Order: sequence, then structure tokens, then C-alpha cells
Amino acid sequence: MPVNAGIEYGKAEEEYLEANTPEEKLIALQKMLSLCPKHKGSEKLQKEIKEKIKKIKESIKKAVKKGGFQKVAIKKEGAALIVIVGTTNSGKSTLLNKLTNANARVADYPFTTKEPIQGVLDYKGIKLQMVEIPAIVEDFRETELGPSLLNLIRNSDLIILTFNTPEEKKLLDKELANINIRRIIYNNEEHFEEKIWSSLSIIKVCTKQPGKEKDYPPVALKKGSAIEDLTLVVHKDFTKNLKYAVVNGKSAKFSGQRVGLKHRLEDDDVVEFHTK
Ligand SMILES: Nc1nc2c(ncn2[C@@H]2O[C@H](COP(=O)(O)OP(=O)(O)OP(=O)(O)O)[C@@H](O)[C@H]2O)c(=O)[nH]1
Ligand SMILES: [Mg+2]
Repeated sequence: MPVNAGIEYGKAEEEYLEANTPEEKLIALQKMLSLCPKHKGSEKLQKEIKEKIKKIKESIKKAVKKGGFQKVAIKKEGAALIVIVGTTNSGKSTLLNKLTNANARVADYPFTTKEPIQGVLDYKGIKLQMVEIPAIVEDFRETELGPSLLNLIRNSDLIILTFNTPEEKKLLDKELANINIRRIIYNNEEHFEEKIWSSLSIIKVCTKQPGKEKDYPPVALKKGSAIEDLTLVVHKDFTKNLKYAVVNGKSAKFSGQRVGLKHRLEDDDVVEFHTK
């Protein structure tokens, strides 16, 4: 080192080179600057470090403005996005592990979950994306991940609330005050999956080929969808060439009703396509 900066400085520089995130880099650079000898010969080095600090601060600012989505790397997948939102030690990870393939750490100390964890809930063949986010605290928006996690919640289809006391419920209501996503409360009940399913605005429909068993898995559609929406998902040719569809289930007036493209479907209907 030409400026004779010392062992501590060398260590800080190593930390800088090994840092994985902009935040870690910034901390290391600030350490380097404070340990850098302050004499004529080191002026150039000091200037370089200060410039690096400036650049990193700017890039961090930009990332925060964007909503910090790079920090919370959850991509919407599956038929619906469900977020488990609750106070600490309220059983969020326990619920996630129970309903999905996730293996989140469960512990009796607070704030075990430090970043969002996702799993897939397979509800009768429909894949639902379920995410546990770190515990809600007072002024959640001001926490490091707060803005991006609140964005994630806003983009979801359903919120599951977990809490231990009425006071904690009040805190959740306060922190989620501006969010208009449907909420349900988990009370440790059995068959909670059914409550989740009925709270979502989707239906599942099975297709079937004539003379065969119904196909698996079913198709997820928005509530209110018609045969036409189903053809668009399974096979666009059916949209053009449909002679009629045979429907069994709740939407059928009688077993084996023949319907056209505009017929509205219900949850668990079974549809057989007959083409021209
Ligand atoms: N209150 C409550 N506690 C539970 C429940 N299920 C499990 N626990 C226990 O509560 C503790 C915390 O459970 P977690 O599932 O880790 O809770 P969490 O909400 O994910 O907690 P953090 O991630 O630390 O905020 C553990 O000791 C669990 O055994 C539940 O339904 N309600
Ligand atoms: Mg947890």
C-alpha cells in the first residue's frame, strides 16, 4: 500500500471486496475512509473512496425509489398470491409449513423470519402461492423491507392475519389501514384450506374427453368465467370449432346439459368439449 494505510484499513478493504450487497459495501467503504491516513500522500485515495461512497449511496437511493423489489424477490406465480401477515410469534411459519411445501424455521423467540418465505399450497390440484412475510411492527412502512413488503401485500389476492392478542390485531389493522385486499383471520381451525379457497375469487373446472375420466389437474378461472374463457386456456381451436359443451356440476340445470360458449361456469364443474 503506497500510502501506508495499516492493517485495519486492509481488513476494511477486504470486507469491501467481499461484500455482497450495496449496503455492506457502503459500510466497508465508510470504514476504509475513517481508517485511511489523513496526509498529503493519501489524498488521492481518500478522493477515490469518497467517490465510491457517493456512487453507492446514489444506487441505493434509486433501488429504494423503485420500491426495493430487488430486495424482496417474490414473483407472482400460480392461480393466486396469498400473504400471511401477522405479529411476531403468532404462528405464521407454523401455518406456512402446515399448508405448503415450505420449511420455514419455527422458534419461540421473536422475529425468527427475517425475509419473505414462499411455499405452494396445492388445493385439489390448483397451485396457490403462499408467502409469509416478516412480522408486522409499529410503523412497518419505515422498516428496511417495509415498503417492498407492503407492495407485495397490495399485489396479493388474499391476506391471512395471525396475532396473539386483541392489541396485536389493532396494530395489524393500523399498519394495513390503506390496503384494500380481502383479509381472513386464522384461528387454528382445521380445514383452513377450504376457507382460503372460498375467500378467493376463483373457481376450478375440470375438462373431460368423451368416454374418459375427467382430466387432472383442474383449471383455475376467475369467478364468473364462461365456457369461452375455459377454451382460451385449454385449446383455442375449441373457441372456433365448438359445436357444444356438455356440463356437469353446479352450473348445469340438469346432468349432462349441452351449452355454448357463453355458459357461465361454477366451482367444480366438469366440461366436455364437442367440436364441429
Ligand atoms: N400463538 C401461536 N403460536 C403458535 C402457533 N403454532 C405454533 N406456535 C408456537 O409459537 C412459536 C412461534 O411460531 P412461529 O410459527 O415461528 O411464529 P411466527 O409468527 O412465524 O414468528 P416470527 O417469524 O418469529 O415472527 C413457536 O414456539 C410455535 O411452536 C399458533 O397457532 N399460535
Ligand atoms: Mg416466522
